[in-house]
Amino acid sequence: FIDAVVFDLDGVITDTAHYHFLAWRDLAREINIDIDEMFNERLKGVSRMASLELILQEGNRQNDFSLSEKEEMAEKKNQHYCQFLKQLTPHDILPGIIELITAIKSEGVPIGLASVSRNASTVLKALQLEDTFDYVVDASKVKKSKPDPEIFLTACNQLEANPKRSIGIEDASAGIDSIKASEMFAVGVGNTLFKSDYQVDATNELNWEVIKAEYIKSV
Ligand code: B16
Ligand code: MG
Repeated sequence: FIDAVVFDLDGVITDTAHYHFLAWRDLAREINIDIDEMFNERLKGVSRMASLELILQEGNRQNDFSLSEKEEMAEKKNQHYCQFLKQLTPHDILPGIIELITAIKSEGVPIGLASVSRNASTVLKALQLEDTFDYVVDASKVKKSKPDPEIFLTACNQLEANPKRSIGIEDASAGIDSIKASEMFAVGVGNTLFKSDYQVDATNELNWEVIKAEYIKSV
């Protein structure tokens, strides 16, 4: 009765969200803008250039740089982020994720990945998950970033799944909006994702039987 489950990457499969934060924080400091973990919530699930724009707005410096200067800044942040990715191993898969994926697959339900990151394939390789998902949608395959539904709809389409009978799992507010706009059932990881259909505090609380039961209650 469930067609497919589509996972977000950063913050659901692994905690690269923290590395994104460290890299943006250092870049922002160089131009005298301070960002903290709370501000970082707004960058989750948001594309690289859009994240930079939000940071510049935060420091009231949105008109201070040319496009090529912004591209240089985004590139610098990415190089720093990629340094962190070199340390990534399968040990960095978040608790409960392998168990969840195993339970879903044992019922023959296909799984997809929806990440707006251009580094998604590098991250999957480092985690040794490159062959785990039946279909991966990354930044190269979509025009519009989350919260637009395009990324989750593309995943459902490729998995031949009806979005209304599919589940999306996200840690970002923009991601939950994207899932809801796709008419999928939204599972939120984190305690501020109020628009989720079902919410857990952390990945170790993700349980396939419970998720299915919550989905059934909603239909
Ligand atoms: P990159 P997700 C998103 O990945 C991150 O949540 C977001 O913080 C990041 O800015 C974005 O990817 C772009 O990443 O700079 O590597 O292309 O959560 O959709 O897996
Ligand atoms: Mg995420």
